[in-house]
Amino acid sequence: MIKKIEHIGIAVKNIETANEIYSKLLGVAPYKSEEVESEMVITSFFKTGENKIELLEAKSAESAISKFIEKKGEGIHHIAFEVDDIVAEMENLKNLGFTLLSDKPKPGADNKLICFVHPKSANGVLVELCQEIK
Ligand code: CMX
Repeated sequence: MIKKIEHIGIAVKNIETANEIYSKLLGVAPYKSEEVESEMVITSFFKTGENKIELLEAKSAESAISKFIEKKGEGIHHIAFEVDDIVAEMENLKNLGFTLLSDKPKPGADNKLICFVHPKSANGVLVELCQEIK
């Protein structure tokens, strides 16, 4: 079952500049910066009350973030939902007709197992499922 929005991902061209902007906007510094090699991105995370914002900069032209910025420009890239059991939720969504972008959960940033749902399945929004690794 989907529990809540875990974070919102924003694609940026330059994470250092974006960190400065979002630190001013939110009044807090990022609590974490992390490279996710498998996704070819560098990320930073901000806490805003109960919510989180993830900034993502591409580390390669092959990264999904490069392609996204090329096509659409900087902006909201995905919405991530927290789940307790990602494998069960993937199976559930698959049975409901959603297109998943991987067969198995993958390690993501900020200590999570993740899986994406194709934006064409969800009214143009890239959806991420994430489960905390305990
Ligand atoms: N949100 C909404 N729509 C998106 C999108 C996004 N983030 N990314 C791509 N699209 C749209 C494209 O605009 C395109 O729409 P049109 O056909 O109307 O032009 C359509 O989806 C397909 O795009 P594409 O160019 O044919 O395919 P891509 O090669 O861009 O792949 C996607 C799209 C979603 C399959 C790919 O980006 C992907 O696998 N994403 C999951 C992984 C990811 O995003 N990793 C980075 C974040 C990692 C992290 O959070 O740690």
